[in-house]
Amino acid sequence: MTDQNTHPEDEEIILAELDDGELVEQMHEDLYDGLKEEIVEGTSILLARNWSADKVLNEALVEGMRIVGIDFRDGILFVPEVLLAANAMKGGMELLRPLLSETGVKPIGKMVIGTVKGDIHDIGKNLVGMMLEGAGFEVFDIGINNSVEDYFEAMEKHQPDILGMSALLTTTMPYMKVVIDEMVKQGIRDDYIVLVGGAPLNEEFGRAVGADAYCRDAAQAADVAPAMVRARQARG
Ligand code: B1M
Repeated sequence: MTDQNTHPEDEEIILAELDDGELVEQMHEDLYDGLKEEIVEGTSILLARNWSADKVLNEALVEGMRIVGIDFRDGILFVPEVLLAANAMKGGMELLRPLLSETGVKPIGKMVIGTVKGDIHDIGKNLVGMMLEGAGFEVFDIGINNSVEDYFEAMEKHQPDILGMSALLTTTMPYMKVVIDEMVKQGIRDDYIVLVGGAPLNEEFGRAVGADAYCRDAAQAADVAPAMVRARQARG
């Protein structure tokens, strides 16, 4: 029952009372606002209305994160808000993940990502991983302080399409070249798309170390990664 002193605009939105279109739009807003509980609730309502897991993923979550990514790129949203949005998305993903693997819906691709040896900065890397999950990737995050051996072990284990490396220190960024040189030496460089990122890097550095692309930020990584995987698939 509505409290007589409550203005209509203050009334709580009951997600279950919205039609499908309204609910999806509301979920885009809730994702933008980082409201995890609402995203989990919206996800379960759509599933209960017989939406397939991949339709919920693409239309409600991925589309919502795409909007977040654009505003992050344009400087309208900042890191804390994007982390909250990504965390809310994770709530929905937890419900969808088992269903997606059950129905055999394939991710766009797989990515192994980690911060390089000597470097413990991980906020940016985590954000990239979450945005890539939002873009439909299966992401294997191997954490911080990764040696050549750690990267190789992860590539061997997960067989990703993409290897992503992060570095935040001018002293650790050259290690990316050590990893890529070893990939060349072992004849596996062309088996993977290599993306690099981190505040002190730039495009020139990316080219110099032999990466396929340097990603300025998480939003750009979420654009570049699917485009590169699709281009590679198209080339066979
Ligand atoms: Co450190 N730190 N820090 N630090 N730290 C910096 C990087 C620094 C610039 C600060 C400064 O002096 N102004 C400086 C580096 C100087 C340099 O080398 N040029 C620095 C230093 C010196 C250090 C220590 C050496 C300090 C000391 O102990 N004397 C030390 C090093 C420890 C080590 O790693 N061995 C150190 C430690 C730390 C903390 C532990 C305290 C903490 C890290 C906490 C954590 O990550 N869990 C920390 C922090 C928080 C920072 C700053 C303040 C913020 C970094 C951050 O998270 N940014 C940073 C100053 C700054 O950058 N303003 C600084 C937010 C994040 C979202 O952005 O990481 O750039 P970013 O990620 C972006 C893009 O770069 C890109 O997308 C992300 C999202 O859009 N991206 C990728 C990143 N990785 C990618 C990978 C990809 C694609 C894109 O793969 C495909």
